[in-house]
Parts: sequence; C-alpha cells; structure tokens
Amino acid sequence: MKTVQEIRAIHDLPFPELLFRAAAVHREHWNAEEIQFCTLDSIKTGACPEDCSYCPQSARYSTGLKVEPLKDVAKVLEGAAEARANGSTRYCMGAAWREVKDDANFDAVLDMVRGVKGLGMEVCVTLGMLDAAQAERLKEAGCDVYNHNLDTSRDFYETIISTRKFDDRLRTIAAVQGAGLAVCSGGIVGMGESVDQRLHFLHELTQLGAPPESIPINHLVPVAGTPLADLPPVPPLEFIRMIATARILFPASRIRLSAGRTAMSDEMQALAFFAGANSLFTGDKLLTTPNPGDSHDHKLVEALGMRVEGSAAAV
Ligand code: SAM
Ligand code: DTB
Ligand code: SF4
Repeated sequence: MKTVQEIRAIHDLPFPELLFRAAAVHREHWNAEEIQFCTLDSIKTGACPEDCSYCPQSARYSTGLKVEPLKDVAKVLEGAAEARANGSTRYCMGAAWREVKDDANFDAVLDMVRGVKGLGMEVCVTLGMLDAAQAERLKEAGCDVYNHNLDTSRDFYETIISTRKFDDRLRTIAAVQGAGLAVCSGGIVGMGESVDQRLHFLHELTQLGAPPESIPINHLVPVAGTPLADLPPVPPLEFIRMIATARILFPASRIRLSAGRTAMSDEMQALAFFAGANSLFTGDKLLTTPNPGDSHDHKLVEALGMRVEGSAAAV
C-alpha cells in the first residue's frame, strides 16, 4: 500500500515519464485499444434532500431542474435496449436519493435491475446510502455493481457536503462489498480542492479493502445555481495527471473518464485514454447535464483507431 508521499511522487513525475508508466501498466492489464461504453439513466431526478455543493439535483439550490418521480420500469428497459443498440455494455441507473428505503420504489428498482440484466448488460445502480440487507437484495436481483463515490479527500469532504459524513460513504461501501457486489467509486476534480487533497482522495480509495472494480474520475460540471457554479476548470494537464496516477495505483480497475467531457477537446480525451482511461459514459446526457453523445463518441473512437469493448452493435 502506498503512502500519500509515494502517491505524490508518482503524480509529480515529469509528464512524459508519468504517461509512459501509466500506459505501460494499462497494457499489462487491459487491451488498450478498447473503450467500454456505459450509459447513465436518471431513474429519479432532483428534489434530493442532500446538500452536495456540486449537484444540480439538490433541493437546496435553484438550478431550474425539472423534478421527476421514479421512472416506469418499462421506460427504463426501453432506454437500456437503446443504449445496448448504440454499443453500451453497461447500464447505470442513478436516483437522487439520500438513501434507499425498503418501499415500493426499491421494489421497482429491483425490477429494473432484473430487466436490464435480462438484456445481457452489466448492471450498475447508484441510489445513495444503503445497508447490508438492501445490498443483498440488489445482488440477488442480478445487480453487478454499486456506484458510491468518495468524491474527494476526507478533510475537503465537509466543505462540499454537510448532510452526511465521509464515514457514511465508507459504511455503505462496506455493505456493498459484504454483499459481493462490485464497487464503483471515484470522485470529482475541480471543486476547489488542492492537488494534495486529490492525492489524499486517491489514497483513501487504496484503503477500501479491495480496489474498486471501477473508478469514475469526474471533472466538475459547473451548474448555475449550485455553490460551485463559478469555479474555473482544472488545467487539462493536471486532470490528465490524475487519470495517469489513478491508472498506476489501480492497474486492474476500470478508470472511467466521466462527467465534464463536453468541455474537453478530443485531444484531451485521447490523452486521457493514453494515460489509462478505458471507459466512458455515452449518450447525450449524463444524469441531468449534457454529454458529447453517441455519434461524437463513435467518431472519436474510430478516429483514434480504437474499438468499443464487447459491443453488441455493429460499430
Ligand atoms: N444520490 C446518489 C449519490 O450521491 O451517491 C447517486 C447519484 S449522484 C448524482 C452520483 C455522483 O455524481 C456523485 O457522487 C458525484 O460524484 C457525481 N456528480 C454529481 N453532480 C456532478 C457535477 N456537477 N459534476 C461532476 N460530477 C457530479
Ligand atoms: C459518476 O461518478 N458520475 C456519474 C455517475 N457516477 C452516476 C454522474 C455524473 C453526474 C454529472 C451531473 C449530472 O449530469 O447531473
Ligand atoms: Fe443527492 Fe446524490 Fe446529488 Fe448529493 S450527489 S445532492 S446525494 S443526487
């Protein structure tokens, strides 16, 4: 296990050396010509009681978002089938909940999980906090992965979110691991954190017991009305350093180039792939904010001479 100082030494390597090492590790564990396409579906949107400063879905901020109740199961399965036809092999359903409750809504989510699994896709859900019994019900329904981000370092966390604690996140992740679900856990870069805090965040991820199956690295999407609306973007080369450092620390995990891609050039995204990112969220929307869209991403993959991983679609 590496110390924060050792992680810093990797992160601060001369850029070409950092990228060379990350690319080498990537090739040892993955087919570096392939990119996994995942699609997000916001199954319940907005009116969230939490106060996450970055999030357009918090009820505390006026972001003009249209609040929507839990979607119909059939509608979600339609979306999943369409995503599969566009090359996605993984479907991630997100709900703007603080936590899972044992009610009819959770029963409906379990039906969605069974349905998406039935389409032959990898199934991921992100529903906020949950306990061991709820994690087990998800596992039994065929869920593969639970997304629950640490988001940032322990010390910066409380300046971003006041309605829950960093330890609550760790407890949910432990429940997920205990049920035998794979963990997807990553964070956001560009919330005003220092480089040191980014490295503490990566260090926390190394302490999860088992490395996460996947690590989404989001760039903050600044949304008007949220407290973080006016933050400047992180310099691209700094962002790429995070991707490369994550790849070196987690050789066998998927590193997902997640939110924030509409503000990234194709060249920057290509550099992220070279630095070890091997998964994307596709489709023209993330949960509530814009995303480059399928045609852009297919073109990008093609222009780079790469392939969509395990795609059922003719791409
Ligand atoms: N409510 C659940 C939770 O918080 O765990 C699940 C959905 S929540 C929207 C999932 C993740 O989206 C957050 O942990 C955060 O990392 C990411 N996210 C939300 N808003 C974002 C933004 N404006 N920019 C980048 N990432 C964002
Ligand atoms: C993750 O790390 N990023 C995704 C997914 N996990 C659930 C969500 C990004 C959301 C970006 C803001 C929005 O579209 O609302
Ligand atoms: Fe709610 Fe999740 Fe957004 Fe936080 S990140 S406000 S918990 S939807």
